[in-house]
Amino acid sequence: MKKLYLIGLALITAMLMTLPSIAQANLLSNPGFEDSTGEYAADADYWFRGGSGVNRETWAARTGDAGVAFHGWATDLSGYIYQDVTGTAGTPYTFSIWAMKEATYASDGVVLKLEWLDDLFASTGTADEVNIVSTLTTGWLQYSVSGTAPADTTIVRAVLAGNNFTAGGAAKFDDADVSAVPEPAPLLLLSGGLVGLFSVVRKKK
Ligand SMILES: [Ca+2]
Repeated sequence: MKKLYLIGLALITAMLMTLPSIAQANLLSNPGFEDSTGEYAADADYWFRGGSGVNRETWAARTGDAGVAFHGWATDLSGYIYQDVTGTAGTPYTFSIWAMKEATYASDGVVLKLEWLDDLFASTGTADEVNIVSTLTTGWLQYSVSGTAPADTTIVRAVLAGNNFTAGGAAKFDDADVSAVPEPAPLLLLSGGLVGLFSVVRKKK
């Protein structure tokens, strides 16, 4: 009996030791938009910025000293930021970011998108995207989009795009994350084993 408990303990220890590898690392560099070492303070290191009205701003921070904002001070603007990370075909990925809006912010779209690219930056399949504009509130909430990298994908592009934001308030973004979604199978297998072990223990009592 004591031996069974020891085996159980060893199994639980083994399970706990696998947890750090299951909690996947954030693949993004400068995910909180803190670093800006280039010519323009509106640019966050590692993030490509295009269009108009999208800037790194100190007043858009959720954590740290900076975030990213969409603001259409005078007219309808559209813009985007993105960052590329190394990807593996067949692997599921999730892109998440914290977002909020000022009460006066309005736009056609705030889109989180995962684009799938090969070595030559050619698309390998349909992007996975979600328009979160209708669910933005005046408080910080975390939003995400997920998808599986199609065949031949070597680059995962995480895009945050704003469409036609008008004169008025801003939408703010911070604390982005791109992670490979873990395979749950080994953990499930292990917990299945534990359930089996404990039912053996119970039967022997
Ligand atoms: Ca930040």
